[in-house]
Amino acid sequence: MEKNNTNKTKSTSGRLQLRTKACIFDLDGVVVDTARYHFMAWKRLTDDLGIKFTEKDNEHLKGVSRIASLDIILEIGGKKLSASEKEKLAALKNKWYLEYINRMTPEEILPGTLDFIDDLKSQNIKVALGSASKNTPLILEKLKLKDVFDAVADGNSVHKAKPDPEVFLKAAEMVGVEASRCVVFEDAYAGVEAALNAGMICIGIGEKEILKDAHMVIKGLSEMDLNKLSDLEKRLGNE
Ligand code: B16
Ligand code: MG
Repeated sequence: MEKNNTNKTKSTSGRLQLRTKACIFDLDGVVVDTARYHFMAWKRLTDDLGIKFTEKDNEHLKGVSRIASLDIILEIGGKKLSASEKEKLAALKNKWYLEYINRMTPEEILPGTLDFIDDLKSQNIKVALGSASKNTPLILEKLKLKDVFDAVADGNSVHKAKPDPEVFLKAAEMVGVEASRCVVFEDAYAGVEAALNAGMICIGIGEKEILKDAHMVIKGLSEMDLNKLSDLEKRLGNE
């Protein structure tokens, strides 16, 4: 994934005839790369617990809720804990994670994000956020993105984790757009499945091998523009 925030201007202009009426963005891994902060915080915890935890293991936690992530880690370490012990460990991990994200700045918005959102707004396409993270409000504040999205659905407003479609359906409802007119941008396998379960088009951000069920896969939003969206709509219309 690209790290530099060049947010270069796209050449797209004028009015396109797009079917899409809303774009819903996952947060972690699409708008910002918080996976490394999650990894640093989980690593502190696993070192304390004597569990060997690698960056490759961390890939399996993308898009997965906090407690479900801890369950995966405990399984890797072959440990069984009570629900209250797990709550304590998850809270400790989150305390460390908050130390990292409190230092985030708008420089960390991933390349192409703001330009693509501007392009969407120029076509009156709604822009929403759909994230599993309960820390979404703080991250949006740190990135100065609070006023950019028309709606935010996150881990605080939904109860069922991806691949359940709840978070994306909620975002669509908030912007008043039917699911079939929504396009989701996702970096996690579980998130792609959630978008498809919602009956939405899904554009994967990352590796084709992992996000194979997505309708299209790109490396990052700097590769995205309205013409590509239009081409995808035409391709799917013809399938
Ligand atoms: P929190 P997303 C997800 O966000 C992350 O990908 C995942 O690694 C994390 O465990 C989950 O949020 C919960 O985050 O602990 O901050 O509530 O990708 O759905 O935006
Ligand atoms: Mg994600």
